[in-house]
Amino acid sequence: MKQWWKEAVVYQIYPRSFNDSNGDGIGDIPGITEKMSYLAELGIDVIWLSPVYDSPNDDNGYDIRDYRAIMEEFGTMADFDAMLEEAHRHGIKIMMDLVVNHSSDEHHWFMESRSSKDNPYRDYYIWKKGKDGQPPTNWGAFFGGSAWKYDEATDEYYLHLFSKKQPDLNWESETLRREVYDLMTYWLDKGVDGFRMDVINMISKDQSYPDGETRGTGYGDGTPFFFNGPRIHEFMQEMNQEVLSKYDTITVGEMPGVSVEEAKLYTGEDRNELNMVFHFEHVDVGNGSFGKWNPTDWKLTDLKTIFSRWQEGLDEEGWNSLYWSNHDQPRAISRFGNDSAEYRVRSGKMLATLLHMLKGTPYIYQGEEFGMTNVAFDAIDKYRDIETLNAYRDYTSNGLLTHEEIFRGIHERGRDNSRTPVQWSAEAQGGFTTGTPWIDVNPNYVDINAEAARKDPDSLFHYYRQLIQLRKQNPVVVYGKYELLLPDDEAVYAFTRTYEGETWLVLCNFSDEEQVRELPFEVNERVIGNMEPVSPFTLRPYEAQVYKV
Ligand code: TEU
Ligand code: CA
Repeated sequence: MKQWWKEAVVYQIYPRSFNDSNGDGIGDIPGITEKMSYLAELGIDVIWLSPVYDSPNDDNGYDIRDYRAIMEEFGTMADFDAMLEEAHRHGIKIMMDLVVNHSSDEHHWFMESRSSKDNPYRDYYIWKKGKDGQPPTNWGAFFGGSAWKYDEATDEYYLHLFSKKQPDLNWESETLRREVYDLMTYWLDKGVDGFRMDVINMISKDQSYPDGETRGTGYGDGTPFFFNGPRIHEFMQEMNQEVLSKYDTITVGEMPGVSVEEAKLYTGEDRNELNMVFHFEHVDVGNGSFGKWNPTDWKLTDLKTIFSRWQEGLDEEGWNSLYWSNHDQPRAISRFGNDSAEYRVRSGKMLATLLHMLKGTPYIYQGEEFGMTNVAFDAIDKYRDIETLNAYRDYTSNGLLTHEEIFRGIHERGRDNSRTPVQWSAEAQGGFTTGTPWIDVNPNYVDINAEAARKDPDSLFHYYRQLIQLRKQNPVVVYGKYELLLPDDEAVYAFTRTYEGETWLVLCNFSDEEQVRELPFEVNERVIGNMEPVSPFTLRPYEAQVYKV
């Protein structure tokens, strides 16, 4: 069925790094308002706004202290209302980031909950007695250490799958669930247009809390007991029933560990749960024995297998989200393309062509549209991300990885790669701030910045604009059936999209060598490409072409 959110392109803003309007070195909401016409020029339809709520910033806003207040560093509620109005004036919708698997430990709910066992807020969180002086289970937290923290006051442990300052909320409590539905309603009544839901498939835990398989770090893997847990669909359907069904919203659930089969249950039209989900299969290609911290090579056929499984799996039922990067992932061109001076823009256009010609709603991460790249800070004190700082501390102290090994992982996959300030111009600090930025600007801002890209008709920025226009003018891009070609080819990704008798052929060379292929198609017209074609099936390094056939 046709839906506006299937035809939309979403742009993710990580406010802390987007644009600083008052010179304190921290991006803010007025800074977003200032750039609304830039986003309108790009042509995007929706902004996914990473959390702007009051937070102590242990995890840069993913630890919420007050769901109904704006983080002081980002501005005021009046600033938020002005930004929302400016977005809507440009025909751009706002998707808030809903972080309700956990709150901050400074939230008043948690302050109450930890104060005594019979406090009315006690069961808003997950408290358990230890076992013989040990935590209730052997689970490791995603940010290192045990997933349980002992709390003296009541001689019990509380669960925190992420940092110690991010206690997990107890979704078994109906009162807590009602609190969440109320806060969602508060923002929807203010006029926001939907939610990206942070690790939403972790909210239902197996209530028997069993130990997990011990991994290299010595902690157990708890994910089988909270990924897509026993009551998850009940909770999603209740949330839809109680809140979402009353508004015209766009929703996407961030779901580490979700399968295609599970995604059909979350996004099927008649399921009344969510519009789409973010899976992690493609961004995890090349993970090593310690995940992203000791990454290995990946093959193009790995990507083809994953994308094809999701394209085919959700073709008739449900809907795909499409992304290369976000605030947790490295920069797309560095991760999947080639960020050398010679091939940065060309491979960026190739990656954009692939993603935007797939079936699903595409997401563009701030700075991706003009080709920002990874950064390689030379010292750990240049890094800011709690996940990176904890991993560096843990792996160098437990001896599982050397300084050089963990630094390679940080350079290749660390989250701060995508959190360096957006590079607006060649001015000082990339035009991001007139002050000292909270994290260093990537030194390549002099050459790689939005202003230069907007002035260059052949830039990645204008290429993204053209791809977005194509999506708006051609239903085949949104609704066409995907069919993979050359499945075993390790250099060329080729596929077709077919809709109401029209077929488009997409060819992407992921390699730095010329590739010549034979394909059983008559080329009628070249739709878009990152270079003037020589002949339809000769592809120079990182060449991308789309043909009507
Ligand atoms: O991320 C969930 C998550 O799984 C991330 O930890 C991601 O898998 C990992 O960083 C990639 O290596 C969400 C938010 O997007 C992230 O920013 C938060 O840190 C996390 O949840 C806790 O809220
Ligand atoms: Ca600021």
